Amino acid sequence: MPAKLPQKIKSLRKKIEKIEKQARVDLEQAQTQQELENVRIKCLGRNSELAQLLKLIPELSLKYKPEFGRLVNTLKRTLEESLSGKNVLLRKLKQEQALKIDITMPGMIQESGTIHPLSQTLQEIMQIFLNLGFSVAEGPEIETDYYNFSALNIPEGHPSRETFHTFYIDTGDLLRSQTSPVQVRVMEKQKPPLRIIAPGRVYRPDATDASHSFMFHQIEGLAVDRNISFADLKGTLSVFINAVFGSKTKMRFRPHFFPFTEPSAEVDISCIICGGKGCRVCSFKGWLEILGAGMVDPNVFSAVKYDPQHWQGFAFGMGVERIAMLKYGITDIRLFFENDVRFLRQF
Ligand code: 2U9
Repeated sequence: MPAKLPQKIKSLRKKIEKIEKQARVDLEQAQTQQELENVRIKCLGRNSELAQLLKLIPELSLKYKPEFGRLVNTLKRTLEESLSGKNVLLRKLKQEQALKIDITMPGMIQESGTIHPLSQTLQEIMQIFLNLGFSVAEGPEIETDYYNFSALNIPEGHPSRETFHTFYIDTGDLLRSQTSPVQVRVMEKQKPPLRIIAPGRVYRPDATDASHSFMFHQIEGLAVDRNISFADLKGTLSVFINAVFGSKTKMRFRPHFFPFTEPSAEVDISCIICGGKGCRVCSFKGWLEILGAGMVDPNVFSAVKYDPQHWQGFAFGMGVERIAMLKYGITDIRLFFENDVRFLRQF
């Protein structure tokens, strides 16, 4: 072997050139990581031509060993660098492909949501009372017997305390059946005068139908001051009714009874469909009942340690669903809670 070496060095250079050329062709053709791996095995693997050349090195004499070794190791490095370069390129291409946007594809429609009709109604009502100087108060939906009933002058044995009308839970507490406990809690903490509205969910075990839901929303109002009269209540409600239903809408008070107000009234508005002439919506009465109201019962003031000799107040309460149904002509309360976008999109 040593005798042939000068010749071998010459043909080695040729062989290296050939290996490099073939490697360039193979690398050019490799389009995937798997194909690149096959090229790596072919160029650098145990059975590669390079491996054969490397095996020869230990057998060479000192005279040729350095040059031979240098040439073969340079080839090895060149192949390794080319492979790694192609590897980087393929990775980059794959990433670009993944990010590639086809601008001829039809666009994806980003549907924007709408504010729920109950939220819209609630916001509108709240804004009217905020403009009149009321503040918004909130409280828990799980209440005690005391805040939901006793403090509101609803005595033991009153029908609204029956399980038929109120959801009780294991602890003996209950799901509030009105938002009035919120006002009681505010009065316990705050000295009069005050003007607050209490919006929120309330719960009653009613069988569900087009006009009943076991959960609905109320907004209640309370104003406490010296010398507050029924006239203040009427003036406040008339501003509210004209703002929501239009300046031509009339209102009327019918005497009623609530334990927490005395005197009390139910309030009707002239039918917003027929203007009072009588139609199917108002059952040919010309009037629609929309809320209840009255002067705060002195017993309620005593419960929160406000002196009823010094303080008077009016209170009112309404169902937000009822107002929204009248306003938008919705005939089934269940539509509010079904999350059907065909309904919700209309508002
Ligand atoms: C306090 C004192 C009095 C709130 C009032 C009504 C009349 C009323 C109903 C309307 C329809 C409930 O949603 S509904 O079923 N509400 O008729 N609510 S007076 O009176 C209060 C509240 C808090 C401390």
